[in-house]
Amino acid sequence: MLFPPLCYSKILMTEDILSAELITDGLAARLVGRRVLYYPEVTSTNEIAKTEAQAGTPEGTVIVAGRQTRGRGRLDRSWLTPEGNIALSAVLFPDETLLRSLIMMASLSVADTIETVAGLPAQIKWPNDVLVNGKKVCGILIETGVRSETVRFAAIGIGMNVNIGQEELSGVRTDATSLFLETGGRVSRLRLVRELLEDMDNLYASIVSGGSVLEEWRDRLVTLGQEVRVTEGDAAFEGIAESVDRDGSLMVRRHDGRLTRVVAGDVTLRV
Ligand code: BT5
Repeated sequence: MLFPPLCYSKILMTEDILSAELITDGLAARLVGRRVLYYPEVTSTNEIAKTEAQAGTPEGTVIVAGRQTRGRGRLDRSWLTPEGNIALSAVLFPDETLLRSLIMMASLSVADTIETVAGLPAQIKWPNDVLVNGKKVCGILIETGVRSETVRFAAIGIGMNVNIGQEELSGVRTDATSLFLETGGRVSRLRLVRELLEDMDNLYASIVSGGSVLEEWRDRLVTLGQEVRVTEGDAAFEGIAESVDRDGSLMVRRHDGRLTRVVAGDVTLRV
């Protein structure tokens, strides 16, 4: 039996259902999202993305899940993904020189998407958190690997709190929120995912062709000018987050006057 083509405006009026077909229908993305795999439940979309990348999936493949049972943050911390949230991972094959721009591209895309779809101002806490009203609404985990001598891949994992309430977030130690809590209403995950993929697609195309997202990203950082505590393993120090350098590292002026360069991925930051 033939079904009529999907109409996106009709989808918007219906329930908040996610599927690969609904996500890709008429999507403007050229690369990011040209292949979407949707699973109602997975351990971690980043794990699936890495397995897919090793198995030869095309660049731009995106794994989307309804919920994760073993979602991960940085340094193997756990990431909570109950039903109602968004968990997705995009597989890209970036040149080595672009690796540092990926976190900027991903966090900027998330912030833009939240503003466009939920109408909320969003800020970025260096290096990988997106905040609404000062609370964490999204975390990003980027992992890299190699498939062959010539192909390096990156799995860009994005977890966003969407239609969940305070109860679901009670197990989280961070000051966290969801789009539902901030807007007072449900937000379409389908619209969020589609907007996010289009945004990532545009920004990735821009950095691949030599553009920079540094300034736009820096303008959204809440961290600059703030007193921060940097922890790396057992060591910690405090200072003022003064600036970011060209590849996004944070320059922290310690209280003794020394300027220290802090590289994303190795540290946690308490603002
Ligand atoms: C992150 O790590 O913020 C990166 C999170 C990335 C999750 C995505 S979901 C799709 C993909 N698949 C995965 O398995 N992961 C990625 P980090 O900066 O280390 O923050 C982790 C900390 O955030 C935890 O220690 C908790 O305190 C807190 N946390 C956990 N779940 C949270 C949630 N849903 N909302 C806000 N904070 C949360």
